[in-house]
Amino acid sequence: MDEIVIPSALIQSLRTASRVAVLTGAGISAESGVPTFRDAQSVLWARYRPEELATPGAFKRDPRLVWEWYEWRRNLVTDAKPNLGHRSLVIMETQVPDFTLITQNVDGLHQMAGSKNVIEIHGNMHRSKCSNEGTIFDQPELYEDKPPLCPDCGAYLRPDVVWFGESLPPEALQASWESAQNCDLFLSIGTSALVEPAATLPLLAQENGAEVAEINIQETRLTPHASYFIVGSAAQVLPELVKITWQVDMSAE
Ligand code: BV8
Repeated sequence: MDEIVIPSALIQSLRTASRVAVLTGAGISAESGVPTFRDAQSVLWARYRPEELATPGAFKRDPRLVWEWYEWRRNLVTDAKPNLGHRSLVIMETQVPDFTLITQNVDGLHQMAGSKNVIEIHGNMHRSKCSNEGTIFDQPELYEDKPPLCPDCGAYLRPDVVWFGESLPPEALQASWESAQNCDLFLSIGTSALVEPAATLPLLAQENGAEVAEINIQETRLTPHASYFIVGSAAQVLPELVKITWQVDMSAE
């Protein structure tokens, strides 16, 4: 494992911060065996680009195909466990006075790890909703039909996620904007920083005086703007960050 280098100035900022906001992307779930959004998908799905499936148009054209794609992704997560990256953020939440975790992921692994203040800005694929009335149904796996029909109105159920071209849940968006605008330190972890409006959050934080630290295995569009860029996997960097900052040894957790 390459040695993880964490600037002492970042440790100092994290140790003294009152308000920390974190944005995570698919990269933090990679070490739980969940392929990132842009990873080459399995042979079954390789012929589709995620952006082509995660849209209202795709669902309208072929509801069964889109429903089965999410069923395939839910099954991938069924065996997945939160990794040291997710679990380090649970410790961070206990150490920082005001901590907000904003996730673009729809896999539910942060909540499974024990994070409390989680804003799911792109929804959660373990929930479904009526495509007509928006009624939420919590256990899509219990339904036979693909997609199931709403028991109330007969319209198709769909995953309770935000598709490309759809607006984010207003309350989640507002809460993430507020935490970005008011934080002292913003951490961007495991995201390609391409999808809007999530990608603007770290820039909003910086405009309001926060330092921005990015953790990724490679540079992204955000890297040139970040105060700190730590190259490495979330599951390696975050336990190191927690250990140096608060002397919490994740291997003992
Ligand atoms: C909207 C849920 C208003 C579904 C998702 C402004 C400018 C340009 C475009 C737009 C814009 N405003 C709106 C748009 C259009 C669009 C957009 O941003 N398009 C992009 C492609 C340019 N945005 C929208 O449509 C949004 N809606 O703005 O509403 C509106 C209304 C009507 C018309 C127009 C606008 C809605 C966006 C939400 C889409 N839904 N997910 C589902 O999951 O099925 S987005 C989906 O993709 C994921 O949720 C995630 O957010 C995103 C993937 O990004 P990442 O998480 O970053 O994952 P990725 O694979 O890309 O990268 C992984 C990263 O991890 C990499 O950097 C890699 O290096 C790193 N990594 C890998 N392993 C590790 C690691 N890092 C650390 N450790 C490791 N081990």
